[in-house]
Parts: sequence; C-alpha cells; structure tokens
Amino acid sequence: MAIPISSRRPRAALAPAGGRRVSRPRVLRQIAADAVEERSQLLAGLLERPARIDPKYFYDAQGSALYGAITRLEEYYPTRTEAAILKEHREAICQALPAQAQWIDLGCGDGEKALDWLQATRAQRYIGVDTAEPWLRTTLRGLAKTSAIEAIGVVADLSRAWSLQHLLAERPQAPALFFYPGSSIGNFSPAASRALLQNIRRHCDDGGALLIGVDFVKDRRVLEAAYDDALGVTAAFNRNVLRVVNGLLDADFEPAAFAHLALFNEAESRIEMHLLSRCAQTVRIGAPARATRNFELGETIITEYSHKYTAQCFSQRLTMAGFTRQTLWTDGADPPWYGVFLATP
Ligand code: AVI
Repeated sequence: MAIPISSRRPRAALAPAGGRRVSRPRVLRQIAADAVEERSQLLAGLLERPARIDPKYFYDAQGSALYGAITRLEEYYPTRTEAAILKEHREAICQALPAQAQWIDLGCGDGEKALDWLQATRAQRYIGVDTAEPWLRTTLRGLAKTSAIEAIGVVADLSRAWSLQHLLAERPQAPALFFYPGSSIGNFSPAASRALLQNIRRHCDDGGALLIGVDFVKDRRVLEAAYDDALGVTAAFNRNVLRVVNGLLDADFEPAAFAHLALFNEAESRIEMHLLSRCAQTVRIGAPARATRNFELGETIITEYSHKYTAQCFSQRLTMAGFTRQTLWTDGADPPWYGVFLATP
C-alpha cells in the first residue's frame, strides 16, 4: 500500500546580516491518527480492565531522560551488551552491510548509534524515523554539524501504517538499510512485530537489508532486575507516564499512589511492567470526555511488554517475514544474552 507522504522541503532560513544561510532539515510526516483520536484511544485503554497505557507515552522529555539513565544502569544489560557486540564485530558487520546505502534509523532518538556506521559504510543518505518531531529536528541539526550526508527526518509511528517507498525511490541506486537497534522490536506484540518486519521486508528489494538488535530469553532474575533496578530509575520511568497522561487527558493520577511492578511472564516470554494501585482510589479524567476510573487496591495498569526471544525463534520470525538470509552476531554468554541479526531477502 502506498502511503502518501506530506513533504516539507528544506527551507533556507533568513540569513543573519553578513552570515551564511542555514538550511532547515527536511522533515516528512506520516502520522495516521490525529491528536483527538490518539487521546480517545488513550482514554479507552485506561477504562479497559485491566487498564493499559501504550508505552509510546513514556517518552516525553523527562521520560526520555530517565530512559537514557536506565541504559547506563548496572542491571540494564541490553544497551551495553549490544554496544559490545557491535564493537567487537564491527569489521565483519561493515563488510556484510550494503555499502552506499540509504541508512534508515528506526526510532532514531538522538541518532548517536548510527553515526559511526554512516561513514564506515559510506552511506549515501540518513533517514531518521521517530514519533517525536522536535526530537527528530534536533537530531538532524546535530548531524548536519558533524557530517555532510543528506539527512532527512520522517515522523512516523512504527506500530501503524508507514511507507518510505517514495522517498527511497529518489535514490534508486542506493539500497535501503534499516537499522533497528536497542531491542525495541521486543516492545511490539508478536502480531505487530510480524507486521513491522513484513513492512520492512517490502522495502528491501534491490539489495536492501535489516540490521536489528534482539534481546534473548535468560534467567528470570537477570531479566527482572533489569526492569526493577535497585536505584529505582525504572520505577520513576514507569510512574512518569502518569504525569504524561495527566497532561494529555487533564487527569489527576497521583504517581506516588502506584507501585512499580516488573515480572517475567514465562508463558508469553515477556517482561511485563505494571503500575499497581497502592490503595482503593478514584482517578478523575477531564478530556477528551469526562470520566472517572476506580482502581481497587492491587489493581494494575499495564504499561509495557518487552518480549524476549530465543535466537532460533527470532530467526524463524525473520524467515517468515521474507528474510531468507541471515547472519547473527552475539555476546560471549552461552546461551547468548543478546543478538544482532543482519537479514536480507
Ligand atoms: C525501549 N525498550 C527497548 C526498552 C525495553 O527494554 O523494553 C524500554 C524499557 N523499559 C524499561 N526499561 C527499558
């Protein structure tokens, strides 16, 4: 399906007296739902039993800063394990990647992880994809300071319909290289991750590839500690989502009245993060419709699932999405804790 892209071409900003013209980054928008629809869905999730909040609401400025702190915690092994794999196997990965590609950084954040690879693989173009437009603009401006590469931003929600086909077709000689580090694929349900992998695959004809980081199943004590650290940073990150919801829905959640809970659900192979009501309480919601939500003592709100795969299981998922050739690099643990797959059609 071709999704129309609303394109905002780079505009030259007014030149300061005597100064050089600074061009604005090119940012395209692909957002299916409008803000009212988003808030209605958020409200509907809260009124369900059990209540749910989509994890995308974690990442306001404060939540993003807390997530940055999580990635540096002793207990949170995925970030540093992935970085170690990428460092140790850098040469082999570089050689296996398509050169002179259009580098598509999914959920790019500050773009930090991709930077080093752009030069090493002589990438032709950088396409940062993220839900947060202000964040994306900052990333593109930062990139423009350190690199001459053409950099484009796409505002899109990866859990919804999106397509970069028109954009990629502007450079028919340069294959698409999708970069999806951080094991963010784990935050999608199995059905949604299947759809996402299939969508990526549709963009990979003509020499395209996917480089993706995946967190593997391991001892539940290691997993649960990673999502319930001793300093309470993940707990603060989890509760912060209630502040975000208060702002969006004019609600009066009291974050301190909810406890952070992180459990490994072995049957579903996922970490589940919940907010557990510490008492019987009523929360008032003001928009987009007036509502109240009563919580029993011990009732929870589901805030995030983080699925953990075996190497074999994720490889099968890639195959089913149409990526028949795969290379896997892992850390030294036996069985491995984390893997980086390079997948091609
Ligand atoms: C972004 N994502 C891959 C993280 C994860 O591990 O699922 C989000 C996170 N939630 C709690 N800690 C980290």
